[in-house]
Amino acid sequence: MLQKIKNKVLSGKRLSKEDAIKLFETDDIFTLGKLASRAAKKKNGNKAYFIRNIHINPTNICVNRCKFCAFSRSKGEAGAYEMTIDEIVKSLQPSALSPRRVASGDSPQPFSEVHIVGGLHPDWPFEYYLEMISRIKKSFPKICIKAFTATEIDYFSRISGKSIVETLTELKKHGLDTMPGGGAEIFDTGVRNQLCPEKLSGEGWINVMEAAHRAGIKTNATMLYGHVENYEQRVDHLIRLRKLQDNTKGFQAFIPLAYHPKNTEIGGAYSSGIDDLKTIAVSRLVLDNFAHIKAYWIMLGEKLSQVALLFGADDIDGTIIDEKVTHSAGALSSKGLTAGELINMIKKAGKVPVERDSFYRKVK
Ligand code: V47
Repeated sequence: MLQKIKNKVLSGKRLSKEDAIKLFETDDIFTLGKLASRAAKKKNGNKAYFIRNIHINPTNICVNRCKFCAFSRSKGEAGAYEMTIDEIVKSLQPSALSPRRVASGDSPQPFSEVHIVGGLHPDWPFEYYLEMISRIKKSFPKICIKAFTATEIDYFSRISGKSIVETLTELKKHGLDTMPGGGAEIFDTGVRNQLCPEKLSGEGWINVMEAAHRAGIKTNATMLYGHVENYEQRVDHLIRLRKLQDNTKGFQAFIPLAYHPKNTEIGGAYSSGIDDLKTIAVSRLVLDNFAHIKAYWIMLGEKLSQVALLFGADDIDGTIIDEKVTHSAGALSSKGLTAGELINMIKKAGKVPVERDSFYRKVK
């Protein structure tokens, strides 16, 4: 059944929407995996990337209350928190590492990247974020700052009265290096209205990313799957990303995000391992203009991420340290891993571990 698609992939032809839907529908997971693995090898050989990074979520207070999000709180609600800039800077110091990490050799300066995303705070002005970025940059000039989803950028633009381009340019001037791919969810309007009616639209997300790329900011892209969407809506999402990438070449990696149902308003079930592997593989095959597909171990779990490296992924993200968004929604993985543990995971999958920086340059 997959022969026609297989021939297309082998002759380097681009897959259509119909091809991609067929790939999602197939039960022939091994043929799909082999094809995706071949495509991944063509781009990245036998390498699998990881990074020494840390996630910081400055606040969980959010004016949007997306129905799939278990992390956000309203102002004044139990569990709501805010970090001061001093606390943020302090959490990046090597002394903030847990004894287990220090014992494993992840010291003294362990991070090459800080990944910052948070709620849309009702009171913080844009200047707070600018100061946050510049204070981090001043204290840790070697750490790459990957911060703020397209949704946050749109919010900053609205609270500051600046255009999207001005907002991005200011952030870049203050030390923003790259942007993560969150907030994309599923672009389809019907799905978005069910999941997150208050959020920036799919078109809005694409427009912010296009502006970021044109301003010289590389970004990632994500897709949240396994909730209420169907295969056609996933494929539509992938094809819209592929189209933007054709125009800007500004995306570095694509990360499929497996929906976690605990403590969320929409509830439901965890995605299946088969669906996770299929989604990695189809993404690799459809996004022929993306250099990297990331198997985010926090969401897939340590074991399935290893298998995902044989199904088209070439990156497993990083050390993370203390993940909060997915763990609020029932993640079954650890909250962080050491570089040694990541290297071991990759080697045991038969791949060559490569420590990278935020731009996929090899770290010695
Ligand atoms: O934007 C929220 C998603 C994203 C849930 O760019 C959920 O390198 C699953 O974007 N179940 C944040 N997912 C994470 C993210 C990310 C992670 C790692 C690497 C990169 C990168 C980006 O998590 C949110 C949202 O799409 N999310 N709630 C949930 N219940």
